[in-house]
Amino acid sequence: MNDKLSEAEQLKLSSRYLRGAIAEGLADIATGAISEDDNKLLKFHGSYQQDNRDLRDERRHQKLEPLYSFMIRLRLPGGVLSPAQWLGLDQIADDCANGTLRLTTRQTFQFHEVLKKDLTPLMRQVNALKLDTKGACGDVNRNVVTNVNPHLSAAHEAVHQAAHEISNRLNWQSGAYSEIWLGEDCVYQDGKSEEPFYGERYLPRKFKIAIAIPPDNDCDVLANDIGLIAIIEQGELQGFNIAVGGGFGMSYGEPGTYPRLATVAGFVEKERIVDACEAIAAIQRDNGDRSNRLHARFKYTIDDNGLDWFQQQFESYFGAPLQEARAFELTANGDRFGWTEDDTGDWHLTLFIPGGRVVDRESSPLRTGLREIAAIHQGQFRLTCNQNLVIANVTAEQKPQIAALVEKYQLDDGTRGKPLRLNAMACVAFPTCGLAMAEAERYLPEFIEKLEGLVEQAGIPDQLINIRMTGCPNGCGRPYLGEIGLTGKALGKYNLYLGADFSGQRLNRLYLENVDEETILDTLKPMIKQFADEREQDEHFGDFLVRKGIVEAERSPAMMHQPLKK
Ligand code: SRM
Ligand code: SF4
Repeated sequence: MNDKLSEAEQLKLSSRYLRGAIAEGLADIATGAISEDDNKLLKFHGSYQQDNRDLRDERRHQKLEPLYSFMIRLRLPGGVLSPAQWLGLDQIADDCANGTLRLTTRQTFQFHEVLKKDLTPLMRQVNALKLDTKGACGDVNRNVVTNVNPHLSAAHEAVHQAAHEISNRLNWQSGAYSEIWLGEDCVYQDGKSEEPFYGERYLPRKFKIAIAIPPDNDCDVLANDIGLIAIIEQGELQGFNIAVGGGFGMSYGEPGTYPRLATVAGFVEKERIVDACEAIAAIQRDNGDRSNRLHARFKYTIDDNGLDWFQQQFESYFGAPLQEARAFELTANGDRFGWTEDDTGDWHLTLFIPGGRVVDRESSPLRTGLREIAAIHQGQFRLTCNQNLVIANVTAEQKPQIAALVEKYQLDDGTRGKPLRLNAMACVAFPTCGLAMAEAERYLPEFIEKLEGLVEQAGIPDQLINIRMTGCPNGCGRPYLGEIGLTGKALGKYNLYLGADFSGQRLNRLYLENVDEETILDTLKPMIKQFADEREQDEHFGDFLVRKGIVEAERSPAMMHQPLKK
């Protein structure tokens, strides 16, 4: 490992605890943008500068600067909010953003197309709702995600509590946030530390924590730097198995980068789980690669040093060794749709949100419908890691009212008669994501419709298949856990990955590289037919492909780059 600090590290060091010149850049009305350095610092505050890629060429021809805007992401541990907060966010989407709310793959909201002038008002309105955006992006611990069904038991509630505590413990502390966005006085003093845990350099790279409650793995727990698997015995939360070193980002043509599932390293009792997460984040803080950002995620620290090294480090940072991991079973990583009743008699409705985008379309007034529900709902809203939504804690008395609104606005249309799309997920990609090489969110519905044709022809229209699509290899829609995974290569071209399991515990394999829709569908058609004819009872598509030897399950990270078919 090279000792020279990367530019990003030097920027953090000189930023005066994430202040940089963000405030001055916001005040400059000559441009819709802020400087490149401030854009990097802005991420820690939960925002990214972007530009509308649909309009880039046109603006260039008109000799205008790109149509700059900002994406803002909320920190929302466990994905829970009140109806009043929903209504507030819905209003902000109109006041300051593009009239949509985007539910993300990490259980929170994004606003898109926020102009520079609207950034501060938006931040203030979000904070007035007792929500914030701190650490939603940047080289710190990100939104802590967990299973979406806390109503299932007291143990589930305890896990949600743990998600909050971990998020709060690992949140950054500097006064920069309240000064820049909330107008508080500057507390910066040269030489005085404002970050007891992170210090001036924060983490080498983003850091993610998820908690799964077996048998559900709707958060894809093993895709995280720290994956916690709740161990519940006789209805009581005992503690957590800790898995380390998950992460999906990779770059084409860079064999040293690869997706990796976290490795289960041991068990920690519930009372000390927050300390354990802090200890692990500190191991990465002190040992992660700060010279090369492509090699800076925790997964590389683990692979470079080995699991034994990690366990020794853990003992020294935490003050006790990891205990032996306990047995667990994960069965599915999708959401359970429709109404469910809990032990207390409350009801919970999981709704499919196409592409995670809460917007009114001519065919379905989704946003209006949810707004009307929020206006009368007395429970909570809960976001899932599959970009869907739970209307949670509906009383038996209120259920008919909510159900009538669902019917009126056709909010469960997506769940009727079209099971294939329920387990499909796409990242944002065009037009806002600066890294997109191909479409994802906007193209997924069309692709799924064609795939629906294939499963119908094969006589298995009710089959659930996990489909994940992203506009580039970064993995925001967790494509490497798709039974069918597509990652964008160029406009209209994707790499096709096949053979993940249905529970988020086996990565898929690259099958075809840089192919168009026709080739993808021609490839999948005979596989789906063979699956329909030869599958075993309850067998999933990815498992079938592996059992039949169509895709090899065993692979080293480097093999990820070698297509099985040319
Ligand atoms: Fe992501 C960067 C969107 C979940 C791995 N991700 C981005 C950016 C900010 C693009 C950029 O850097 O300019 C995207 C903004 C698009 C836009 O216009 O809104 C973006 N990521 C998303 C979201 C919104 C996708 C979605 O459709 O829901 C998800 C927001 C999650 C959240 O609420 O915090 C999102 N990103 C993920 C996940 C999935 C997860 O965490 O479960 C991953 C893979 C897991 C992982 O981190 O390894 C992921 N995003 C990345 C990476 C690759 C990181 C790496 O290790 O190389 C980047 C690029 C980077 O960091 O350099 C990235
Ligand atoms: Fe953008 Fe790539 Fe993430 Fe999709 S996977 S949102 S294209 S960075």
